[in-house]
Amino acid sequence: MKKLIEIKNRFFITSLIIAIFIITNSCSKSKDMNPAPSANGSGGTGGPATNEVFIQSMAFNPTTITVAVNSTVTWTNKDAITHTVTSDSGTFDSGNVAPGSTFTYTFTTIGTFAYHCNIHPTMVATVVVSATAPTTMPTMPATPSTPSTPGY
Ligand SMILES: [Cu+2]
Repeated sequence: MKKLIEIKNRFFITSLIIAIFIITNSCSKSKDMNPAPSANGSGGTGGPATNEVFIQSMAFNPTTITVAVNSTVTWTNKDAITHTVTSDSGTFDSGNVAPGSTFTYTFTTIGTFAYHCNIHPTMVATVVVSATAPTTMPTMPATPSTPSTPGY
C-alpha cells in the first residue's frame, strides 16, 4: 500500500514537471510573433495619363511626349489662366484653352512636332510621333528595403 502511494506521487511530480515545461515552451513561442506590416498610403500620382499633357504652372508636362502614329493627345489646362497649344509649324492650333478645358489632336504623321503657348512664348514642348508605341514604361518609385529583423 505504501509503495503504491509512492508510485502515484512520482507520477504526479513527473506530470507537473512536463506541464511546467509545456507552459514555458508555449510562452516563449509567442515572442516569435511578428508585428503586422503597416499598410502603405494611397497610391495614385495624380499626373497626366498616357497620351495626355498637363498645362500646369506655366509649363507643359511632360515637355516631350512620345506617341504612336494615329494617337490622340489630350492637353488639359490645369492652370487658372488661359493657354494655347500651338504648333511651331502651324500643323495644329488649339486657340484659347480656358482653365479646366482640354484640347485634343490626332497625330497621323510620323515626326517631331514642336509647339508653344501663344500667350506665353516661354512655354515650349514637343510631341514625338513614332511608328510604334513607345516601349519605355513610366518610372516607378523604388521599393523601400525592409529593415533587418534582429535575431533571437
Ligand atoms: Cu500659356
